[in-house]
Amino acid sequence: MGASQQIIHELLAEVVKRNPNEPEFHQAVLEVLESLEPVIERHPEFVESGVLRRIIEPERQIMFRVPWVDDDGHVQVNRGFRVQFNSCIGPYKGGLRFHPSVNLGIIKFLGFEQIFKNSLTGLPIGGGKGGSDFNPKGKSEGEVMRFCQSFMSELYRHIGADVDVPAGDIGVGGREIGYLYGQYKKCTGLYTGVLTGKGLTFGGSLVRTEATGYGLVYFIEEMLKANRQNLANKIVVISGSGNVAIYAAEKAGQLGAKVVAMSDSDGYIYDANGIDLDTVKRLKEVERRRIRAYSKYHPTSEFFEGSQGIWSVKCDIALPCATQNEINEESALKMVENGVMAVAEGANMPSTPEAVKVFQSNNVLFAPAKAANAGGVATSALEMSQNGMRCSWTFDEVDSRLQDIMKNIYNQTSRVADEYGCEGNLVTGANIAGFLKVANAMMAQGVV
Ligand code: NDP
Ligand code: 2IT
Repeated sequence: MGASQQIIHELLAEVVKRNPNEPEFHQAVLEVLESLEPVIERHPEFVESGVLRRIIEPERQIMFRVPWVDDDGHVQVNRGFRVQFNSCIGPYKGGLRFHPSVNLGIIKFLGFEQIFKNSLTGLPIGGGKGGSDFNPKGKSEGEVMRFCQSFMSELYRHIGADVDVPAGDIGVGGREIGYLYGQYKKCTGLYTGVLTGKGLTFGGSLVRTEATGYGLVYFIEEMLKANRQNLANKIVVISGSGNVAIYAAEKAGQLGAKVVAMSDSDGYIYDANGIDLDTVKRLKEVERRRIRAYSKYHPTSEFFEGSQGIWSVKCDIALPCATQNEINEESALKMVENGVMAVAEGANMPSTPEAVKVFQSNNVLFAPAKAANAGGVATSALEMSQNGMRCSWTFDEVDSRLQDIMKNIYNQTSRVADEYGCEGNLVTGANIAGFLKVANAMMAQGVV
């Protein structure tokens, strides 16, 4: 084992020992540290100054009780989290996830990845993430509002426009951000851009709703272009049917691709003629129903039980946009067998490490989450700028900035991969490029 491998090995052992029962966090740290091997060889100062040991430890982890009263008058208690991971290049920034599977380890993996993703955007934002094990499914409007109010009654003390700026993630969209914002304002009396993804009438930015999905497709376009390909007439499969999935499908369609399958946690719909996005939007954004209802309105489509099956649908391009570890080795092998040419991650860490190896060793163009889904948080940072300047940019202005940002992220990621001898490996490129900026800032700011 070389010296840098030995260092990585020790750091990982420490992470596993100090953070027991947090497999997703271990997975996220392992991927980044493995990519950093050539960096450690070139820059021993990052080891000597303790940058590596510091970067894997959150600056602050907040856990709190979230009590609320349901429609039957029963008291419910959930757990709230905010992990403020790294504030070296800007205030903590990252979404809130409301899903029954949420625990500290999941929030830590998301917060850790957010550091490097936010760094790649080129904008001044640190890394953080939060959420709750609250399950919004089946809850009434009033229950969601009371939950959000209780959540913010504690969170407000820890956040602020120049401190920590939360946003949406799974289970948190415009509706929840509205309730959270109202309660923040009530608790503090401040009207500041403390959350992003706000409604357009109270400080939200145009394009934020579309940004993650659109950004993902802008990234793919760049990746395909560099390989003398484009999206026209490509068959696309997209997992999930939430915010990221819907707007990835919209932009892919606008650029000439055909989306033939989408899913939720119950199962997936397939339509060889192409999915009708208006129906998906109505079912998901307006009526909050299940994707299985789609086939009632489109007789040429079929619903299949179980969300894993979507990866057996033949396609040119696959966009996992649901959740972590949704593509395992077996699914990846099936996708390769079916001739997939590109995979781009809209969700955070949707491919297991084994699945990533399958794609890379079979020359599938692979766009890792940190780079490919950074358009959402980048546009959040644009919302913060507009709030700071008390102005709003037009749709085209924000969209064109988003396109530039995604282009820059692609160029930066692929250039750094080349510089470190891993041509075409965007996982390594994204991890190294994201890390270098944060590491240099940490060095400059001393041991704090
Ligand atoms: P939404 O809540 O809008 O949608 C999530 C979608 O994924 C739903 O269709 C949901 O189905 C499905 N899903 C969630 N959990 C599971 C699960 N355990 N198994 C199967 N399907 C599941 O969330 P977003 O679209 O905002 O987020 C999707 C992914 O993108 C997440 O990984 C998130 O971290 C990531 N992301 C989001 C950004 C944003 O700006 N919103 C930015 C960057 C990344 P069901 O309704 O049945 O649960
Ligand atoms: O994972 C992510 O980047 C997000 N959920 C968006 C975070 C944000 O602050 O907009």
